[in-house]
Amino acid sequence: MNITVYDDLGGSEQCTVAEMSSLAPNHFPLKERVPGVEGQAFELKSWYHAWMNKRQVNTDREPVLMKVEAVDEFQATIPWNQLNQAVFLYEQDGKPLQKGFPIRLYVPDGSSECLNVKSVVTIWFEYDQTVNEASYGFKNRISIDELKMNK
Ligand SMILES: Nc1nc2c(c(=O)[nH]1)N[C@H]1C(S)=C(S)[C@@H](COP(=O)(O)O)O[C@H]1N2
Ligand SMILES: [Mo]
Repeated sequence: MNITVYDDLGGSEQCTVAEMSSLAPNHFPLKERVPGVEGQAFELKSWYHAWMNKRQVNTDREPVLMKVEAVDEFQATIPWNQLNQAVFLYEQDGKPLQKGFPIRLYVPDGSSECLNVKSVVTIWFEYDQTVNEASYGFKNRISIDELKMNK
C-alpha cells in the first residue's frame, strides 16, 4: 500500500513504507518518545526536509500544518508547532505493522492522543492556511440526498 504525499506547492509523490523510511535521517525505537509503545519510528520533520531536498524544492518556507488521512477516512489536521516530536511508526518486531499499517503517526507534543492516526495513506503539507488548534475525526460523508434535505 502506497502513501501519497502532497506538498501543496504543486508537488506530490507516492511512496512505499520502505522508500519513506529509507529517506528518513532519524530512526529510533518509538518508546524513546512514546513510553510503552514498541516498534521502530522515524522522525517526521527531518524526513520532511529530506523529502523536500530530494525533490529539490526550496525548503525556506516551513509548512503551517500537516493533514493526514487514513484508510478508514479518519483525518487529523495538526499545526506545525505541535509536530516537533512527531514520528511515524513503521515496523514492529522487524515486520510491517499489524495494527496501523502502512504507517502510524504519533504526536507526543500534540493536544490529544486522538491525533495518533493509524493507517495513514495520504499526507498534505499546507503553507497558507491558518489553524491554531489541531482537529481530528472522520471525513464528512454526506450523501447527495442529505445535502438536498438540508437545503
Ligand atoms: N485510522 C484511525 N486512526 C485513529 C482512530 C481511528 O478511528 N482511525 N482513532 C483515534 C483515536 S480517537 C484514538 S483515542 C486513538 C486510539 O488508539 P489505539 O487504537 O492505539 O488505542 O487512535 C486514533 N487514531
Ligand atoms: Mo480518541
